[in-house]
Amino acid sequence: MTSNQSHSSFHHLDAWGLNDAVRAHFHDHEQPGRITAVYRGRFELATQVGVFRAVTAGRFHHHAESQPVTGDWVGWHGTPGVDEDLVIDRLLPRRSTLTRKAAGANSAQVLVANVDWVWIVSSLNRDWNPARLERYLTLVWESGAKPAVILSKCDLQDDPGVWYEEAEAVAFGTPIYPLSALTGDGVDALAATLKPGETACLLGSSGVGKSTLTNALLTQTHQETGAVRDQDQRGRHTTTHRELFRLPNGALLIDTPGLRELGLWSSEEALAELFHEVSLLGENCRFRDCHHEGEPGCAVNAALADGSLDKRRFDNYRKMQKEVQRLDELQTLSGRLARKQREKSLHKHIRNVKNR
Ligand SMILES: Nc1nc2c(ncn2[C@@H]2O[C@H](COP(=O)(O)OP(=O)(O)OP(=O)(O)O)[C@@H](O)[C@H]2O)c(=O)[nH]1
Ligand SMILES: [Mg+2]
Ligand SMILES: [Zn+2]
Repeated sequence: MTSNQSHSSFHHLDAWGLNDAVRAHFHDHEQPGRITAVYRGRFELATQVGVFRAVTAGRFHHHAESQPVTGDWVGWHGTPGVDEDLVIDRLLPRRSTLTRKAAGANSAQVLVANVDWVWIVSSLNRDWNPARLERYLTLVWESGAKPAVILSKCDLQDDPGVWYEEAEAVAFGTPIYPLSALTGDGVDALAATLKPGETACLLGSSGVGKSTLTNALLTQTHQETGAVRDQDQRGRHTTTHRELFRLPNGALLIDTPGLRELGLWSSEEALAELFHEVSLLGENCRFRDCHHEGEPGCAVNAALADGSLDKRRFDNYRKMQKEVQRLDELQTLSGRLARKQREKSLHKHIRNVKNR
């Protein structure tokens, strides 16, 4: 293939985020594509000549965990526009994976791949929950993507500043964008943070306004939205699949269904990073392995007693710590290897964020 040909054959995929780094992973004669949506066993595949339906080649079916997800780069064969389904041959290496560990289960579910940003959406109404925001943040720390926090439905509150401060207290330097998808306030400011070719993914509970924001960013209605329930202002799980959209400025956005239950692949390191004031205090405890449960000379208990450490923060730390330990125990030997890899990428990520 001459460089000219390869340039023109890749042309359409540039609009789906193809760049030199991704290109380098494809073999010479391989047809490149990106998964734009996943339905039961069927895929929507962006190719250099348009978006087509696709299925995976037979050998994928023996390995449920390696099925492509929205955002994945894949090699494929077939004749677009002639074959009913193109056939996906190969999954390319992922640069980031947003993964959920179902509580109690022993396997992880990859939600999306190859995203640069995960936008964690929390709405400013009765469903507001900083502890949940913390759990979502941990999930993103582990993904290899950069987190940002979106405070949605600001039009419902006279003074979003109070929420902003509560979010700031758990987000530790993660950018926070207050906005209203309904009035449009703050939407342009958020869109401006994405560079052309970058991919962002929306994450958050049902009803927080992910699809409404998607429509606002697309500047047209694509996604169905659903009213929240009166009694608790939770959503009704309107969105049912993960889909990649092209935004007017050339960036890409994945809308996702609200997660019902947030399981976590986690690590002590992520915990220490998220609750760094607790870890800092812990360094001053008399015993190196202090559990902060009333041991003599415990700096954490002392800070709780004099109020310099927020009791609620500490309770959340404890809850998360239990969850992390429980999940770690569930890991099999092979899982442990995978965990090492994740920890490596997590450390790299934390370094990057610190240097930003
Ligand atoms: N007041 C107000 N309501 C909003 C805003 N954004 C979304 N909503 C409303 O919140 C409800 C839920 O919005 P969706 O966009 O469907 O929420 P979602 O996060 O996509 O929900 P799932 O698809 O179920 O995960 C709808 O009734 C929206 O009109 C906003 O900025 N302000
Ligand atoms: Mg939705
Ligand atoms: Zn202690």
